[in-house]
Amino acid sequence: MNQEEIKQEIRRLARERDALLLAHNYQRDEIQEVADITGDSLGLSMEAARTEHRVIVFCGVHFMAESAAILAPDKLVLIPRLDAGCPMADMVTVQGLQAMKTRHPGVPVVTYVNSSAAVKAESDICCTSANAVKVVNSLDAQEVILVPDRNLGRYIAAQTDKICHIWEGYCPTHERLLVADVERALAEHPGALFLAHPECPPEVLQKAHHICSTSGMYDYVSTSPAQTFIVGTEAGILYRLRRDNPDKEFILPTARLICPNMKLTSLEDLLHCLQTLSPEVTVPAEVGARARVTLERMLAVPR
Ligand code: CIZ
Ligand code: SF4
Repeated sequence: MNQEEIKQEIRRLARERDALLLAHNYQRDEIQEVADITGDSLGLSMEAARTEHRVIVFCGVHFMAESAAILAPDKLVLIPRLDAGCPMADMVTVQGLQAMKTRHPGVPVVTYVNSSAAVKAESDICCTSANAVKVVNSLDAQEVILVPDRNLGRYIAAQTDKICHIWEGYCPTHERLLVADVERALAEHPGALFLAHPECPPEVLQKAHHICSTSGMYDYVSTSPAQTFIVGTEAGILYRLRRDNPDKEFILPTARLICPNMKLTSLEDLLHCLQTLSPEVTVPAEVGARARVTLERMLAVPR
């Protein structure tokens, strides 16, 4: 089968299996193209909870499919590549977090959605890169523990009066973006705006005209009068930015902004997943119930 035939077969099987195909904003172009919905991890997990479809195929990394399983516990949640993990999420373990909580008794734990279900279950509230500052400021506490991303942690700390205890995790992909890459791109494209994801290192964020999540970037670009944008996040975001804004130019400041885990899922993997209805992602009921509370607390924070 060629690519087009595989895509057609994926669409046919999705109907036959009553499956909803979700693709994260960092997935390969052809996966985003064939999916029903593209979005960020929380948005997609909420779609999973809302849909009438019986089967959810989550093209993304493991913690994202877990979030879908937490919010949609009655559905069959599949991930085409079980080996697609997130190194940042893996940088914090339940044991490690428990030790940090012991060092800071009674201090609430704010956990970025890029984390395992087990770590979420051990936390007080979740946040995304879009709502992190609001979530932290909503808490009735003078101190907070921020897990697992140190870059998002420092970004939050600079915008709140609270004392922040920050876990030393990071995204290896965003960490590869250097100030020199941004300076070169800006010099080559005078008048361009630099948009940065808060997972970028602090010295890179200092260069940004606007700091936002992936969904924030789509919104910002669609209303900005600027013509050219230097994009400081994973390359997969370019697909929809370019498709939806054909008159604007988008520059990736370095080819190193590629997450190997996000790029694992191929059309063949997706097809195989629909044919076999596997691999499934499950979260133990007790862990899922506690993790769900932390997500729901976040959703209750006014935007
Ligand atoms: O939460 C997500 O989906 C990620 C990894 C990025 C973002 O900013 O949307
Ligand atoms: Fe994890 Fe970074 Fe890849 Fe996102 S881009 S899945 S945070 S390693």
